[in-house]
Amino acid sequence: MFKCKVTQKKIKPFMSFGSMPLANGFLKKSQFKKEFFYKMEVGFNEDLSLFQLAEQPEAKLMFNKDYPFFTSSSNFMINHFRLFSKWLKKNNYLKNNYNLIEIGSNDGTFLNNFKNTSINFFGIEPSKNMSDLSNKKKIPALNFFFNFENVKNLKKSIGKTNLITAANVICHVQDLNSLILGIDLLLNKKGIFIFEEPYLGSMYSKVSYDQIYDEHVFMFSAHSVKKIFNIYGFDLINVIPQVTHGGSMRYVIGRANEHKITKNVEKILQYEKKNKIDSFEGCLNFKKKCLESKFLLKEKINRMKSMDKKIVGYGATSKSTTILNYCGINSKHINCIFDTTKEKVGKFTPGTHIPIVNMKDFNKYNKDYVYLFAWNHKDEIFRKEKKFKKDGGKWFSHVKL
Ligand code: DWN
Repeated sequence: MFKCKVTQKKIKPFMSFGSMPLANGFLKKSQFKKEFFYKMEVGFNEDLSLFQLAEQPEAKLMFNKDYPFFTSSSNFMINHFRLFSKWLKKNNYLKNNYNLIEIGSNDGTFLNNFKNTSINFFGIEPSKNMSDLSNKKKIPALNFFFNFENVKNLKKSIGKTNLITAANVICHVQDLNSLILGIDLLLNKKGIFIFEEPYLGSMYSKVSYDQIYDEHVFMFSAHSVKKIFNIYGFDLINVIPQVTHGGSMRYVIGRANEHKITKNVEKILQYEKKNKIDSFEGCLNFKKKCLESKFLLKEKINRMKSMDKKIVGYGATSKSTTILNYCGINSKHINCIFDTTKEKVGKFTPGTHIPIVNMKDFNKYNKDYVYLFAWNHKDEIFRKEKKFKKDGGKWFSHVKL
């Protein structure tokens, strides 16, 4: 287990989710006996207003040559990153010939938008299968973890990078100290760092506690981001809410006193104070709601089973690992989970061992209820799966659909 010197100080633990496997540790039957588990506990660092895991498994256990999540598995996300690239140009964060680096570039979905432009770009991606795939698509990606030690070798980029981006990545990085020192080293004087992540405020309001799993070591808010970056001489200069991944926030960071701070920042800070997103009290309210949500979900599923209803899942998400293990839901309750990812199909869910099956068989499978684990993609999925509802099938989830 890793501990970061900046964020690990004075964490007040407040809730345990019990024994948890790796969220993306989809496995074969032959691997059941050797499965890795850790104790998943969350806490709050009051100095930084930071919601985080108390401890996280080693990064290389999670991000390696078998990483099974592909950004391009959602058309909505492909479009989101296309719009993001346009937004960057419109807001002058990217101009002709600028140097751009993406941290955690996955399969290259975002950087693909800069092919055949004057932007000099590359990604840094620790999962080998992803960086290989990206390079195969002629989207350059270096295969290592973004940290100070590793980026010291990027001589051509030091002090010359105009923009660094990351999406759904920074909340996965254990050592924020090393990450931010790396960003500081690469950016030029006016350089900007933009990242978007699932937002703590959205997780609180939706009680989407499935955002908490091994990979998500932090659940950020504007308060925590501002406090962390201020330590390193950076300002939080803008925040823009996003609908992606069940409610995210885009944070814009620049060197202190080099940029105008937008009114959005003060607005969101006030909103967070009012809704106790910046304090320990918010954690305790959230814990109560998680316990209620677990109780109601188990009651609902037990009721369905007592009526002999057939339940299947939709989307073998990382998030579903938290729900299934925390609520004790397994293959006695859910027959199988449908997914489009070929790296997941034929395997079983971590810890609870529910079979993952090919999405192409979804329509022909006999079922009464579908648990939408990929609830964050519901608009895209409901558009695709109109037939199921039309035939009398019912969707459900632990969050409001
Ligand atoms: O932060 C992270 C986010 C961005 O992605 C990572 N830690 C890992 C991953 O989390 P996730 O697995 O919870 O993400 P998604 O995007 O909710 O996963 C969707 C799953 O559902 C994928 O396995 C693909 C699948 N899917 C599908 O089968 N049919 C998705 C869509 C949209 C579909 O139509």
